Amino acid sequence: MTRVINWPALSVSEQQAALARPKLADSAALGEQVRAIINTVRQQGDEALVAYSQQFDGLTANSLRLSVETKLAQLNKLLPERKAAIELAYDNIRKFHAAQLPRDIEVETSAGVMCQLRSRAIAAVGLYIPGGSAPLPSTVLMLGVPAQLAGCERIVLVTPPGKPEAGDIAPEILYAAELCGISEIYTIGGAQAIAALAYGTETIAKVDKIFGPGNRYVTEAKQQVSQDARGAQIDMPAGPSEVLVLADNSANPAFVAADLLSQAEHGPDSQVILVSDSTALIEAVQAEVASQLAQLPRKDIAAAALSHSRYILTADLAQAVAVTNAYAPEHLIVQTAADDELTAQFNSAASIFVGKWTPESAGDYASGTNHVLPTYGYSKTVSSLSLADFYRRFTVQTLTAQGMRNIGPAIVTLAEAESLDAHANAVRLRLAELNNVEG
Ligand code: HSO
Ligand code: ZN
Repeated sequence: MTRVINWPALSVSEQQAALARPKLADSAALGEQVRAIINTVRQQGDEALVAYSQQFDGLTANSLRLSVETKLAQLNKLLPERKAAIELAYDNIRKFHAAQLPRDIEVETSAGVMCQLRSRAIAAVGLYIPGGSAPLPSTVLMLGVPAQLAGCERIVLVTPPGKPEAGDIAPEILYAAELCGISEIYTIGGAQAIAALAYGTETIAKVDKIFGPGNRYVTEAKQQVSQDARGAQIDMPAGPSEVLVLADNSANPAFVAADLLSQAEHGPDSQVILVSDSTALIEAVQAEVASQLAQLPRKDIAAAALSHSRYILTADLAQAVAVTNAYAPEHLIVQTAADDELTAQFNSAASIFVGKWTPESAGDYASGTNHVLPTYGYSKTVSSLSLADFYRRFTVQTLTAQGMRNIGPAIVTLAEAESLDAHANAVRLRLAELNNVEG
């Protein structure tokens, strides 16, 4: 079912085609649909939110905010081993992100010229947690922990209403939110939720920045509101989730197959790639994938993803690294006899998992790293989500009289070179004053 590609036999353009991402669905129609939803929410506020939730999510009640009673009732259903697992994940994610706390800096660039770089938490953030086929409490932790550590004043969580009751939000999601200190939760989803976060309604005050994954309506809505100065910033552009496994003959084919399948089960559009210099390994992985797939509850989804996945045979490991760097995967798993040497050569993956004991699942849930990552090749330049994304950075500067004397003449010269005389005057006046004072 999966194509095996003999890399050295391909022309350069065939190689590019083999690594190309799928074209994202026709976005003109989608864009219009989402624009209409956003405009309606902006005009009609809560009333539109309720109407859309009834239309798209089958919401029957018309309250948007999750009540404390409903939350407590749901939390009562949480199984003890799940509670403990969420706590372990929370602790590790917290440790890793707490180590990222930004430090303010102050530098005296010339005598009497003080320049500072400061970071302050973004005041209000909105966290979007998808509902759909698998609700993701792990994503609550990935977004909620850094928001909590940064000290954002308002942390708002939105998630589609559960079924059959609007309050049927998974207890795991609510417990993760509880640990992160999130009390403002709305049971709304889709483009309408993004519109509410970006522009506000009677019930929901607007936020400054929106984080989190979602379906194509959510992704499109995030793009649209981020292009409007009165809307909201967003975390990063998004595409379907991806894994590339680089493995050699020393790898355990069952582990490799399981790692490929863990990505494939996310969605039919998931991107799954195996790169290897070993035909024997590829064949063994193919057999393992077939037998493990048959056992999976989500085998239809995984099989759909595998139907467009690729196994790439390279001449050697150096070529495997080149293929990996060219593809720039969201997740890169490396299982070879030369892991450390290869890891030093990767230059474009968003999150790297090294060695046979390091499945992607570790980072998806509990090792401590963030699982909100750039996909679709964006990882060449866009970073994985970190504590810094919950801060804004700004500068503060102070010149003393001595500082003005030291750099003023150079500023006048530069302003004159740019023919910006008012700029030059702002300095000349002060230098003249200083000369007067000195007599
Ligand atoms: N692999 C997903 C994150 C996730 N996996 C959540 C399981 N739950 C995108 O990095
Ligand atoms: Zn995952």
